[in-house]
Amino acid sequence: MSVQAFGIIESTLREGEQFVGANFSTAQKVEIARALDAFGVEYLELTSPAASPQSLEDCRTIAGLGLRAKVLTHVRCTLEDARLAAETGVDGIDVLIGTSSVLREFSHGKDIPAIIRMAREVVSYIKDRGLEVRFSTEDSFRSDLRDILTVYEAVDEVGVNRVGIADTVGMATPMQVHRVVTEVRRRVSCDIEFHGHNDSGCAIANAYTALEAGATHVDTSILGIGERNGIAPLGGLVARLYASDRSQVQKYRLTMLRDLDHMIAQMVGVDVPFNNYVTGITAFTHKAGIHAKAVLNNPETYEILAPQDFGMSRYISIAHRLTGWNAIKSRAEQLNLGIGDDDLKAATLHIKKLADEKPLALDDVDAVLRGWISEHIDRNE
Ligand code: HCA
Ligand code: CU
Repeated sequence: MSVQAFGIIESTLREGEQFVGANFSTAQKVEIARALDAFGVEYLELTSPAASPQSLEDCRTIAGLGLRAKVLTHVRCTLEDARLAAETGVDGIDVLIGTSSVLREFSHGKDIPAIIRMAREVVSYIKDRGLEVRFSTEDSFRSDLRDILTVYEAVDEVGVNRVGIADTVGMATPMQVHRVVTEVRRRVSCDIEFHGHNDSGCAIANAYTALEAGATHVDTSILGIGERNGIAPLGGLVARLYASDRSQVQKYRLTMLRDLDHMIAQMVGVDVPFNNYVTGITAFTHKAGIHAKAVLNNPETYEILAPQDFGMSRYISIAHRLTGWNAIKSRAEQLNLGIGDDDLKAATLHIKKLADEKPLALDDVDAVLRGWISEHIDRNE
């Protein structure tokens, strides 16, 4: 199944705040919320107002900004938390409870019938206040599938807007996600959200597969920040969707991704990884001669993402032993040096030999090309 209409639930201000380096001030939260709103995500998810007095204040502040994105907060499955959240002015509330045996035993101690009773009560309470409500089963993939399906059906019956499937420990594979989302899709009429951690490297693939299997919403955070090594990163998910069908992400301001990634990196004290989707410094760098030649002829040969669509630029690295004469020719043209093909081929060989001896910089290549003219070309004239 191909991806249908979907919405991003951007959780930098909830899951992201659970990243060890994150300690956002109110001003930073407002900056993040406004930037994500300008990018165009459909929802912002905020830390529970029950977490701390400042968290409560910040929920109120962000809910009052008048953003285009809907503002949600994320609470435990209790009437007390739901009441507090409903008073902050948010558009909706994301409720969760652990359903795996390990969480039932060691976290809240409730069995499935008790979970269902509480879930229906809390969901109905939120609905009655005219707010959007999502109900999610924490640790869905280590829960008994029959249990979570029963819980989802029970909350669907009382009018929940979305059910959430959470790969809390980052253990699911795309095939498992496909199976579970497909089954949930068969059982409920409400929307379906997927939240996936990245412990074993499948977060983006799982989020994308969830959409293919019929989920309507996926959770992201900027740079993927969250508990442990985080969840599906916003930029990575966007890259994944773009690679399949660019029209799916035209609703977002893609040129903002670089600033979003750098803003969060700076706020939480990390670097943007060199190999980051879209915004890493090597994301659009081509090196080997064969690649460089083809990319110079037509970038689509080795680029599934067009850098200019993301406000990024391509870089062709030529100062190394894997270089090729087509790339060197392009550099000579940039420098306005009229060198014939045979000379360029000879100069390229020379550059390769030099690169075998020591690391080269672009200046070294330029010096060889300029020197070639005076030594081999001018002299022959
Ligand atoms: C958490 C758990 C959570 C919730 C996801 C959800 C997870 O840290 O509170 O509400 O869907 O990964 O299970 O982030
Ligand atoms: Cu999580």
